[in-house]
Amino acid sequence: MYAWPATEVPALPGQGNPLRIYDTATGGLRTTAPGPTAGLYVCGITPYDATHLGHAATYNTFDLVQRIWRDNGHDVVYVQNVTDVDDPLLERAIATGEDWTVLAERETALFREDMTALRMLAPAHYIGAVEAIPSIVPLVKDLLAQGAAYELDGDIYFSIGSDPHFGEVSRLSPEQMLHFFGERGGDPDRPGKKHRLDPLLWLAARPGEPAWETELGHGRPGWHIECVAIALGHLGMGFDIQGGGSDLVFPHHEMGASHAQVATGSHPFAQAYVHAGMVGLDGEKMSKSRGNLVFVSKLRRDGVDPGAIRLALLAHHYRSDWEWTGADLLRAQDRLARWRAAVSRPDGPDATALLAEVRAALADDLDAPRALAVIDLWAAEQEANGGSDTGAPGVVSRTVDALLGVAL
Ligand code: 5CA
Ligand code: ZN
Repeated sequence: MYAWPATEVPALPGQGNPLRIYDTATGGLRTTAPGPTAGLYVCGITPYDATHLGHAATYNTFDLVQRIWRDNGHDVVYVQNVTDVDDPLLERAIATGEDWTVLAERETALFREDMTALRMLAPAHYIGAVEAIPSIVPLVKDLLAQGAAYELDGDIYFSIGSDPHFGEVSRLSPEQMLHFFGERGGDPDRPGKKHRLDPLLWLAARPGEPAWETELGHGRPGWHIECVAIALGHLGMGFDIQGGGSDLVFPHHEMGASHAQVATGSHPFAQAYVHAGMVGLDGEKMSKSRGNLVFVSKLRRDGVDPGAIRLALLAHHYRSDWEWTGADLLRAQDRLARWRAAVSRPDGPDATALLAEVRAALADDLDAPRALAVIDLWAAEQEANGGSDTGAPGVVSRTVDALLGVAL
């Protein structure tokens, strides 16, 4: 699939710092991307509704990761999927009487527009689940051949017992795993499974649902194996970061790591598992199924500057769960206006320390709120006393653009 247009990233003087980031699997900070090329896989949307601010916050998180890596001198291979065939999409299509492919294509197109407007760096490989079927089938066959997968009434399950590392990504108790598995697309109570947590790798065709004729029979892929096939195909084992929102820690990222580790006989799937907090509204996680959504496209239609949307996201640390309120946007709009006024002057206070401080804040587990505070201070000094450095407004503007993705 095509992604969206590339966003220009201005060059900054000197070089940024290596990124240290919180890894869910080890429960601590780790320094990422030791090699010259950094690999990033981020779980993409299930395109049955428009991009909400929760999605935008998650993609903003991994956009920062790439900007810091690039500033630190790395090439980045960024891979993202589109879950363009799965239960929630098919359920929505049935409920509204729409063709599922039309729904998926429309919402994916809107997502591309939102990502472009928000100046998110485009993935090098943007791959749909349907497109990935030819690479999913051999993986499932391999798991079957190894005895790590089994058939149940035509469906194929992964046996979690086949992975000695199972549980190392989420480090949850069996009770917690069961709870999340049932809540997030799993089927713990289906009779005949070897283990209640075993996830589907392949679903035999169901009446009225799309299905593909493959060596696994007539059917469609399960959810986790989709991301594994795409990540292995474009990054291979041991890539730097597997990312997504914290709702994907279990089962999605745990199962994905397991599938890959058993299929390849190597470990780990990713060096670090990074998760963005959940954005809520009215005390509930913002989700398509709950319907409590604030859409990026709606805000854009209302004339909100995408830069202000991004500043509203950046004002929260990526790991915290937070609630969207109208006040977030007002504060961000005010900040954007102050910053724009400050960089529009021909000179200003010295900005050499500012660049180093923004770099240090972001490299320290993506501390975007601290980075914003650094720019706020410079803008306040500019407003109060001005300055005589003619290069400073340009440096600030390029720093904000290159490292935070906001055009001033
Ligand atoms: N297609 C799968 C991943 S393979 C999926 O989870 N799709 S999604 O459309 O539900 O979510 C897309 C991305 O946004 C995922 O990384 C998910 O973790 C993240 N996300 C979903 N809801 C929120 C939220 N309320 N706050 C923050 N991130 C969220
Ligand atoms: Zn995924």
